[in-house]
Amino acid sequence: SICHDKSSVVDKTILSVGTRRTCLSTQLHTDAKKMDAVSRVKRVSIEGNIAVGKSTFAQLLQSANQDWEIAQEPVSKWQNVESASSQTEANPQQTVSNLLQMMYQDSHRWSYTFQTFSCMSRLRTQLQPPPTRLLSSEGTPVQVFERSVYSDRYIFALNMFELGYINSTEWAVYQDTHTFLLEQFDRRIQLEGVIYLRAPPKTCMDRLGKRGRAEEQGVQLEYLETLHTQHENWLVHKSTELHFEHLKQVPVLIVDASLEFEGNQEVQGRLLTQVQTFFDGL
Ligand code: UDP
Ligand code: D5M
Ligand code: MG
Repeated sequence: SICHDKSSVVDKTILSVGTRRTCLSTQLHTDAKKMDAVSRVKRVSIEGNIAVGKSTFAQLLQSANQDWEIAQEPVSKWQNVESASSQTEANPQQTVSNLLQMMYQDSHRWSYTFQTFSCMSRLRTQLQPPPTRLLSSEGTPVQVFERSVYSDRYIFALNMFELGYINSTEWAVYQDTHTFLLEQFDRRIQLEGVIYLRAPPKTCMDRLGKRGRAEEQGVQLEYLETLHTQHENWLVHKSTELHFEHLKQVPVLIVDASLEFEGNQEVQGRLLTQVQTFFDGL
């Protein structure tokens, strides 16, 4: 009977292999379509000095267009560093420290730690997949990040090294790690564009005072001036030495953020048109 049944077993096997092939090819087709949809999503960062208005501008973009998804900078994570011990109901996640405050209060001691932590949080943010809403968009879907792994290195870490808050050993270790991680993630981390919100350091100083974030109350105008120079060198003069080929070619939209745009619909309308045109050209 074993011999007798053999052909039907073979038939069934062929049938099931055939069905599996069909399933596999349907799956591959679906995956390819999804990858296509994901690769249509553009990735852009908003760069600019402290308190220039990035978060305010990001909120404006978020409410202006369904095709745009904004990821804000995780400042609260830096203000509330959580303990690594596992979270239970009896033992909720414990905040161990405010690293943002420590970095401003004792810059020599804490700048390097801050840079590694901020860089990791930016990596996590930039690796987030786009929301499904963007995959079905018929316009130009864009993921917008408030700052990036690039400003982490080419604005802040570089500035802290030049100011002597990070020593040459820490700078070498930071750069080695940064290059390695970005090379590993390669295209998953790359950007297609940068929006540079540009304003005089004095304007940023006024806005910083107006915002009143406690940790920043000791920030001096001179510090904002050094950060302004780093932005100009990277995004305007293009004189910063970059270590990623694609980054040298990334288009930069310079937005005049010295104009009061908060609460001014006319200025907002103009800025939004500029942004839409920039995104459409990426
Ligand atoms: N702000 C302002 N005018 C503007 C844009 C922003 O007065 O045209 C204010 C905003 O209300 C906030 C401060 O500037 O109090 C800093 O803005 P934001 O937090 O957006 O700056 P970021 O640090 O994210 O660049
Ligand atoms: O930036 C949030 C705050 O965090 C502001 O005080 C600057 C600081 N910041 C952000 N990134 C870094 C890095 N990489 N190093 C040092 N300090 C940093 P805001 O501009 O207010 O959105
Ligand atoms: Mg902000």
